[in-house]
Amino acid sequence: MAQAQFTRETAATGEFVRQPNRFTDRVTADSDAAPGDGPDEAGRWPVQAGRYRLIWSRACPWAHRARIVLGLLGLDEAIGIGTVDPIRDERGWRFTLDPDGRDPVLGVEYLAQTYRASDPDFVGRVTVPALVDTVTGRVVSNDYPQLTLDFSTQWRALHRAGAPDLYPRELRAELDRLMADIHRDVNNGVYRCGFAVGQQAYEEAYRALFDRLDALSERLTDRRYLMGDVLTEADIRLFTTLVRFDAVYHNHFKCNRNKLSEMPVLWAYARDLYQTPGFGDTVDFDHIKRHYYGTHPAINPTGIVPLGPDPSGWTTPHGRG
Ligand SMILES: N[C@@H](CCC(=O)N[C@@H](CS)C(=O)NCC(=O)O)C(=O)O
Repeated sequence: MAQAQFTRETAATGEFVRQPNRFTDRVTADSDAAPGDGPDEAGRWPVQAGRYRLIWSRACPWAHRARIVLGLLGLDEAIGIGTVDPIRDERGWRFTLDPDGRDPVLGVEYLAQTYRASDPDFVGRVTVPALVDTVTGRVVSNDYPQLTLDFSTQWRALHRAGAPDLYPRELRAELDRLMADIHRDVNNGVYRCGFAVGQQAYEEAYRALFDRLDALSERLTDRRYLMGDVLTEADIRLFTTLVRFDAVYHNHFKCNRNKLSEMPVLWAYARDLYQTPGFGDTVDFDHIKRHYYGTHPAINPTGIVPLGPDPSGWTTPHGRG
C-alpha cells in the first residue's frame, strides 16, 4: 500500500481514521474548584478570566473554529490567544511567530512541551486547538468539538453584551445531527479524501463529501444560515472547511468534482460569512496554503506551494440576507 501521511491513523482498508482527542477536561460554570485551583474531582476546571490560553494555527480548520467562536462571543478578552507557525518541524507546532520563539505567557517554544507536561507518555500527534492552563502549564482540552460548545454555554458570564447564542437550547437536537453529518462528510470528509491510501476509500469519501455539499446547498437555497435566520455553531463549522476548499482541498486533497466557487449557493453563503465581522478577518490564505502544501510530504513531496487561486472573489457581493 502507498505511503500514508499518518501511518498510525490509517486503516488496513486505506481509510484515514482520525486519532481520538487526548485531553477532554472541561472548563464549566458548575466546577467545584475555586479560582486558581486545578480541576475538581469530576475534571471540571473553573471559569476564570485571564487564566486560560487558546493555542491555534491560522491554517487549521479545527482551531479556526475555536478562534471564530471566541471572537464572536467577545471571549478574546477573557481567554488569551497564542498563534503557532503554520509549518511544524520534527518537534511539531512552534511559537516562532513570537519574540524569542516562545509563547509570551506559557514561555514554551513548542506546543509539545505543554502536552508532555500534562502527559509524559503521550505519543500521538500534538494538535491544535489546545486550551492550556497558564497556572499549571497543563493542557485542559484539545477536544475541539466540546471546546466551542463550552465557550457558548459555560462561559456565558464573560460573553460580551449582545453576543450571539450559537448553540440555542431549542435547536440542539437538530443542530447536533446536522453537525455530525457535516463533521463526517465535510470537515473530516476532506481529510478522508486527502489522506486515503486506497482508491476505494478515497472514492467513498469523495462521494459522501459531494453528496453532502449538494444537500447543504439545497438546504441553504431558501435560508440564509443552516438553521434559518440565526447564525449558529453549525455555520462556523461548515465555514472553516468551505473557506479552505478552493485554496487547498480541491487540489491538494483531490476534492475536485468542482470548486466551491462553482457551487453558486454555497459560494454565496460562504462569502456572506466571510464578510461578517469575526470570520474573514481571521482567515489567512498564506498560512493555510503553506501549512497544507508544505507539511504533507506523502501527498506533495516537492512542498511547492501553488500561487493560486486568486482570493479576490471572497469580497465580491454575495446577494444574500
Ligand atoms: N485534535 C484533532 C483535530 C485537530 C487537528 O488534527 N489539528 C491538526 C491541524 S489541522 C494538527 O494539529 N496536526 C498536527 C499534526 O498533524 O502533527 C486530532 O487529533 O485529529
